[in-house]
Amino acid sequence: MTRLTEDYKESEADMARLRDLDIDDNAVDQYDLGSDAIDETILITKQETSEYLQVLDQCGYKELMKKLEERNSKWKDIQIKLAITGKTGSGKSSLINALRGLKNDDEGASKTGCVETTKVPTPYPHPNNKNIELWDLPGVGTENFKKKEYLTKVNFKEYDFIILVSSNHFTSKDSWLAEQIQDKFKNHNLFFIRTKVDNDLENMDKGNRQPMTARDKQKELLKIRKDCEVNLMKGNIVNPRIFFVNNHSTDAYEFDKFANALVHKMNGLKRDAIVLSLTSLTEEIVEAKVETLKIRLNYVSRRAAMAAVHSNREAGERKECIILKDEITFYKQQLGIDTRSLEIVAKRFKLDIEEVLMHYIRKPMQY
Ligand SMILES: Nc1nc2c(ncn2[C@@H]2O[C@H](COP(=O)(O)OP(=O)(O)OP(=O)(O)O)[C@@H](O)[C@H]2O)c(=O)[nH]1
Ligand SMILES: [Mg+2]
Repeated sequence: MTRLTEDYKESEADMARLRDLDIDDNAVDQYDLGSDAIDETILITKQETSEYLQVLDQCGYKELMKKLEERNSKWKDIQIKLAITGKTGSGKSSLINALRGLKNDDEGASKTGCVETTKVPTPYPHPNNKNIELWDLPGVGTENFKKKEYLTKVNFKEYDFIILVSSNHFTSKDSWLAEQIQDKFKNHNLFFIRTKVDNDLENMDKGNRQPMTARDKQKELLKIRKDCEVNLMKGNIVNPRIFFVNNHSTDAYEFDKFANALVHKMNGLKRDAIVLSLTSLTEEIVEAKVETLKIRLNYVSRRAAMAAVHSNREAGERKECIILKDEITFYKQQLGIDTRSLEIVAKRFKLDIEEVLMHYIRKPMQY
């Protein structure tokens, strides 16, 4: 392993660097603390501050540290459920695998195939957050899930998102189900996923004498979208949110847009939970992650400051270093610039990890 890679690794070196910042505690004024970079809108409110001061007064330092820590880990306890339904073979299980960052033959992946495989509702936890569950549901009108009992067997009220999948025309059963969801479940977040567009374009191309141009492909995709809309209109679904995907390649078509839409539909802690659990690094998701991380910073810096005050500094104790290092590691993981993520990127683009570091990341994170 070369020096550059070693430098970048989360290691004892990070701790040492923080420890070596031998700041004279009485001379803080000489440092530019970057106050011009502070966004007023994300500061802790006065009310929250007085609540924290009360905790400190009444319960002491440890309790306040616990409260600040709890504030930043609350998102991990939030449950989010996604229901994925659609006709047999439409690609439900493959979509779940794609959203979990798995290939169909990976361990723990939802079973996929040409024969009917999803027979009972089955939850699949997201690998980054077990409280985000993707439910693989048998489609409406299958053997044990007949149309007339579907809505009692699948209580859509329990789900934060309902995703209706089709690999072809949305059928009358699909538009019926969409209409029922629209009418019976207020505040539903209903998305339509059209899978296997890769197959459609490839098949069309094979049937032609001339290879299809990018423009031809665009035209075909527009036709497919129109067809989806027309069929869903039969269930009075106006302006459906349809996304085209190839479950085998999440870089293609509208998989990214779909991931963005999941984030946009959520608020508060649910949004934090989705944003901090998603691995799909679209520009919008990176922005949403940064926004969420900036807010965390308020609470972490207070914890670090408290820990610094309660460290035996004469004996060289710097409890704040541990807090800050853990947080830095968390930011790196979130933004895909930790060693593991960089190795994945390097492998994917057939680059050496050194090249990724040199060309795409200007320098190792500075403190
Ligand atoms: N080319 C292509 N194939 C896909 C896509 N999505 C799924 N498939 C394939 O289609 C077949 C069926 O996919 P599944 O994910 O098992 O479909 P399902 O809806 O879970 O099927 P059931 O469990 O039987 O209801 C598998 O062979 C998948 O690999 C896609 O977007 N593009
Ligand atoms: Mg399945």
